This record gives sequence, C-alpha cells and structure tokens, in this order.
Amino acid sequence: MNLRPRQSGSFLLFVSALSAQLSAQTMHPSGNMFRPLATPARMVSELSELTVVICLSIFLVVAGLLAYAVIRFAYREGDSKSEPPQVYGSNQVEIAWTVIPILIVFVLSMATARITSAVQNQKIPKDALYVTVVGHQWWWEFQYPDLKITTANELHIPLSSTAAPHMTSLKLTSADVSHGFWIPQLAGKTDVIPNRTNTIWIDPQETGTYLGNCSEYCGTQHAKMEIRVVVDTPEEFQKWVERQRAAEAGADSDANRQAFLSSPCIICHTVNGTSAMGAIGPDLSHLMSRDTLLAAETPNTAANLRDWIKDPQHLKPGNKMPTVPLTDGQLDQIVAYLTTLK
Ligand code: HEC
Ligand SMILES: [Cu+2]
Repeated sequence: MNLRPRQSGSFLLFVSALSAQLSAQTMHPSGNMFRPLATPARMVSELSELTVVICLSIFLVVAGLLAYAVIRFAYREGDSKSEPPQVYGSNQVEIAWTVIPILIVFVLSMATARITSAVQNQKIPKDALYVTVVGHQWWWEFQYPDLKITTANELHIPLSSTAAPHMTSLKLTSADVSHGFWIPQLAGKTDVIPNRTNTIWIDPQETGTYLGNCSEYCGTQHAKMEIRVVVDTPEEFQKWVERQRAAEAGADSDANRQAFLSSPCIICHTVNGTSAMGAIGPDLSHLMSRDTLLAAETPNTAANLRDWIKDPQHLKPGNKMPTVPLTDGQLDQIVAYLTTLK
C-alpha cells in the first residue's frame, strides 16, 4: 500500500516490490507484510484490508449480476430469434451508477487520507532515537547523529512496548540515485531521493530481525540491496551502542593494521580512530558486529571477507568497489585486521 504521491506509480514498480516481497517471504519468514509489527505498518495493512474488502464486494456484485444475466437470459430452444426490445435512457440507472462509484471512491480516499495524515503527522517524542538513512548504490548507510555511530546495512533499533515506548525516527536520503526504503513488517514503502529528506517512524513491537529491500530500481545491483533491521530489547540495544562507540584498540606496531592503513582501502572506508577516513564505502569501524556482508549478500565470515576483497566484482558485479591488487600475504593481513574490528 503506497502512501506518498510519487509512490502511487507504475505497474513495474509494483511487480518489483511484489517479487521482492515474495522472495523475502519464502526465504525468510520475518519479511511477511501480512503480519505487521509496528504502528505505521499496521495502519497501512488495515487500510489495504478495507480496500480489498470493498473491491472484492464490487467484484462479487458485478460478476454475480453478469453470471445471472448470462444464465437466466441465455438463448433456449424455441425462443424467438428476433432482437429483444431495446431500452434507451433511464435516469434512475444513470444516477445509481454515477453516485454509487463516487461514494465508494469518496470512502476510499477519505480512509487513505486519514491513514496518511495519521502516519505523517505523528508527533515524534523528544527521546526518540534519530537515525539518518543514506541510500548508496548498492548498500545502506545508517548514521546515529546523537550517538555518534555510523554503520551499514544492518540497522539496530530498540523494541517499543506500551510500558516502555521507544520510537525510532528515520530520515531518508540518498548519496546518488533514487532508492526505496521498505521494511514490510514495520512501515510503508518510502522513497529515498537525492537532495531531499523523507521521514518515517517506527515503533517495533517484537524483537527479531526484519528484512526489507531497496524498492526502487537503482541500477545493476538493486536486487542485492537488502536491509536488515535488528530490533533489540532496550538493554541489548544499549550494549550494542556501547560496543559501536568503543574506540579502535589497534597498536602502531601491529603489522596487519599497518597493511590495511597503508592500502588504498582507506580512500573509501573509515575505521574510527585511525587514518582510514574514506566515506565512499561502508564504515568498517565495527565490521564484525554485523551478521552479514554487502547488504545481506553473504554471511560475515573471514572466508567470505577474503573472497570479497580478492574480487569484489565477482560477488556483486558492477558494484562500486574496485579490485585492489594485493599479494596473498597482504590480503591475509588485511582480513586478519578486519576480523579484529568487533
Ligand atoms: C573506490 C572505493 C573503494 C575502495 C578503494 C575499497 N572499497 Fe571496499 N567497498 C566499497 C564500496 C562502494 C562497498 C559497498 C559495495 C556494495 O555492497 O555494493 C565496499 C564494501 C566493502 C566491504 C563490505 C562492508 C560491509 O559492511 O558489508 C568490505 C569488508 C570492504 N569493502 C573492504 C575493503 C578493503 C579491505 C579494501 C582495500 C583492499 C577496500 N574495501 C577498498 C568501496 C571501496
Ligand atoms: Cu537502491
């Protein structure tokens, strides 16, 4: 169900969203949009149920009348073959088929306007968690400005219960082309557009990992631009925050660390507290705290890390990380260093 005007768009978009949804659903049960677990997603889901019920009733009435006419007035043996009487003009019928659809459209648009404004005008409490989401070809950057944390592809947020409400407010923007942010179980699909900030909020009501996908075609690796939202209990979330804020503990005498810091990797990647301050690729400060690599493309293991760095174009062809020429020794050293970034 789309809430913003730009999203009401094309059939193609719908098909891509639907196929993303179906694949998310078959592979991971936690992508099921029919089981909303945050207020915005629940409101959108109720609205779509209402729409489906209305459309289904219209279908049943029309199809029922049609079936009745076809059967009841079918030609039978002995019927006259001449044309039946033709009836022209009936004010009652004209008025009925004008007014009823107008009423239906009115109800649907009012219900949509109500839900749209309820979601968009929600007051964000002062203690909400603010996260800036930046879409990149083909990964997600998550910045927590108040906590001074930057991470990628896996968004950690706290659980929100009635006893302890914790709202998360997301500012969405893009570093390059238009992307779409959609976590079916948490909130409606929202465009991620360069030079513009869209906002959504979520109040997830169950812990767990929620899956989403970039929902607007953004180039060759669009399909491999998954989002993982990890909803932690407030205590776990606090622990995660502390871990993310911990400084890099490497020593200058560490050869593996030197191998990384003297490589071209640092042009594009940041490791907080070191001379690596690149901002083109994902922040690697706490790389090992992520379960997956490359927007959920592959599990985060040392072997997969090595494979990726050795030949990034093999795993995600066309992506923005070049193959950096490294000897096997350098590669091992860099992987060894990266695996210390807890
Ligand atoms: C020209 C910029 C650039 C250079 C140089 C570069 N990278 Fe990357 N790197 C990227 C981009 C962009 C991505 C995201 C790819 C994607 O998912 O589409 C990435 C992704 C990664 C990831 C996965 C991060 C995650 O959170 O999943 C790792 C690890 C990584 N790079 C390590 C390295 C290492 C080690 C080097 C040096 C040998 C290096 N990169 C050199 C741009 C670069
Ligand atoms: Cu995208």
